[in-house]
Amino acid sequence: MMLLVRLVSRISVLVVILANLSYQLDDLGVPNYSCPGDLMKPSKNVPTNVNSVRPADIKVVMNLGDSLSAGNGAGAPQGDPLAVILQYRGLACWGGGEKTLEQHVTIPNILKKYNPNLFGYAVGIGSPNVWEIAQLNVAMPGAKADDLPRQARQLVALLQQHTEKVNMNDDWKLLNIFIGGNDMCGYCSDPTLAPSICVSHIQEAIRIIYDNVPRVIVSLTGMLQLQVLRQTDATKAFCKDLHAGIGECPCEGHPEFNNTFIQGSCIEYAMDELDLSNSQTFDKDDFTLVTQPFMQYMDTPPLFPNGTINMGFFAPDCFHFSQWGHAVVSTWLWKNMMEPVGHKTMQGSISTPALPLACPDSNCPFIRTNLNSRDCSKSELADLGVPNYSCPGDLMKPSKTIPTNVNSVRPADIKVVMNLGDSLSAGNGAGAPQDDPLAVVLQYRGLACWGGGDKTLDEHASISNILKKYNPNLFGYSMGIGSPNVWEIAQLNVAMPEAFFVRIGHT
Ligand SMILES: *[C@@H]1O[C@H](CO)[C@@H](O)[C@H](O)[C@H]1NC(C)=O
Ligand SMILES: *[C@@H]1O[C@H](CO)[C@@H](O)[C@H](O)[C@H]1NC(C)=O
Ligand SMILES: *[C@@H]1O[C@H](CO)[C@@H](O)[C@H](O)[C@H]1NC(C)=O
Ligand SMILES: *[C@@H]1O[C@H](CO)[C@@H](O)[C@H](O)[C@H]1NC(C)=O
Ligand SMILES: CC(=O)N[C@H]1CO[C@H](CO)[C@@H](O)[C@@H]1O
Repeated sequence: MMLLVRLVSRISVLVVILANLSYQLDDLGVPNYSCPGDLMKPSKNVPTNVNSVRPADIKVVMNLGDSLSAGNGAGAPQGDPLAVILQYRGLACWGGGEKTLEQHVTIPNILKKYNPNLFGYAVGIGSPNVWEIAQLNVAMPGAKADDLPRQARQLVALLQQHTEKVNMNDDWKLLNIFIGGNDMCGYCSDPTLAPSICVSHIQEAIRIIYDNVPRVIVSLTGMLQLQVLRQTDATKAFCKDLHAGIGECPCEGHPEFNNTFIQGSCIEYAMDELDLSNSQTFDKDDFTLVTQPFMQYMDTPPLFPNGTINMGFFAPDCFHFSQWGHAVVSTWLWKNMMEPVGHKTMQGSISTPALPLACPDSNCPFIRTNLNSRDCSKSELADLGVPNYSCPGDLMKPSKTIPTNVNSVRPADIKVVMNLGDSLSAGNGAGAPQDDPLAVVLQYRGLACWGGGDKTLDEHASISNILKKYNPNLFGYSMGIGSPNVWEIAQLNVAMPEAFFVRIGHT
């Protein structure tokens, strides 16, 4: 996993050990996935709140991680040790989109079935700097958590470069992060790899995304149990030789790193990740972080029903996942994504896939977030749009020539809207979730009757939205949440909430 250079130098050893490995390069697809009714359909309108995003609303998938996310060895043919250094990125659970869901389960392949225009998943074999292959799966073999901020910056740069593919502001994006194997494989000899320090690097990476990319659901796959490797090695001598010989996971064979310690460290890592998302540090209207903990207490190696270890789960190095392994993990991760925070499976299995593949909860058919897990009714604030506004004949057309007299101005002749006013014009609290009185301090300026132009008339009636329908170049209306001095948001709606309170104070 870590030391690919060393891996290559040991390849001759490997060839001897591996030449006669016999395992089956199997795969797992779900040919008949279907959910009741409209559960997997996209929302009628692009959601504006992160707590009402349906799976099919996801337009872009992105992935930060290590060699597991890079798919190292996932498609390695039987007895081909060299292939473990190949990044079978397209087969990986988190960011791979090779084949179809019918043939191979990955998170992107599930999403792709319901949004064929999904973008960002990797296809094929290659490193993160080969755009055609990696796309937005920038996971790096050997990466520790302290590499994630760099990966996050790389991802932001790619999103900014590829505006032909990604609509930065409008597209909902799923960011999968999975990291930690290399950290815990080195912790026994490097105290700077303590779980709390590693998770602070994850936090730093998410902060970079939070500050630069709107409309993101970050789905952090919690740390796995490295102890599973040790159990596998205990019965497979060639795996033990491999792991010791290549140095893929030094702590696994380290005598000081006993089972109690290895297990405790991995669980601590996973708990710190859960704490980070539970802190709601990264929750806002269009952004959230959720930790998926299905591997936290998963402490059994992949087993056949008769109790023997199923090496088909692993790539030929007994460490990385095979394509079958990636598919099995994908079924559990998807199940976690559909389960509410606080009630997520914390002990999945790598022996059996989570089938049938989970469906969204009909009472809350969204990717589950901190807030919609607590109260799903907060997700969709009631609104009033007029989807079929039309007036007879030419009544809403602009004048043939720009009128010169104020008494002959038709609605569609208006080019600019402007607004003076108080907190009602500033839209204070207009988009505040029910039972969230604190959100009343937010200026939902784009939703206000007089100067707001969020959404369209079809979705939300406002004076600007009516005018906009007949003059798409209308200017001056505000969009989003912010104060009058944020030009990008307020535009010419300069209404001031304080105006109201100041006056009260002076009378
Ligand atoms: C899907 O197919 C599998 C295997 O072909 C079968 O066992 C399962 O019952 C099917 N599920 C549904 C919902 O049709
Ligand atoms: C395991 O290792 C830890 C830390 O090195 C040590 O405190 C503990 O006593 C060890 N436990 C066993 C059962 O050897
Ligand atoms: C256990 O089951 C697997 C898969 O069916 C088979 O390959 C293996 O030989 C079996 N092992 C024993 C000890 O029965
Ligand atoms: C517009 O749509 C609403 C709801 O879809 C419907 O009740 C109304 O009759 C429609 N009005 C016109 C003029 O078509
Ligand atoms: C390369 C190699 O040694 N292959 C051998 C693997 O084992 C089978 C039978 O177990 C032999 O037939 C192959 O020659």
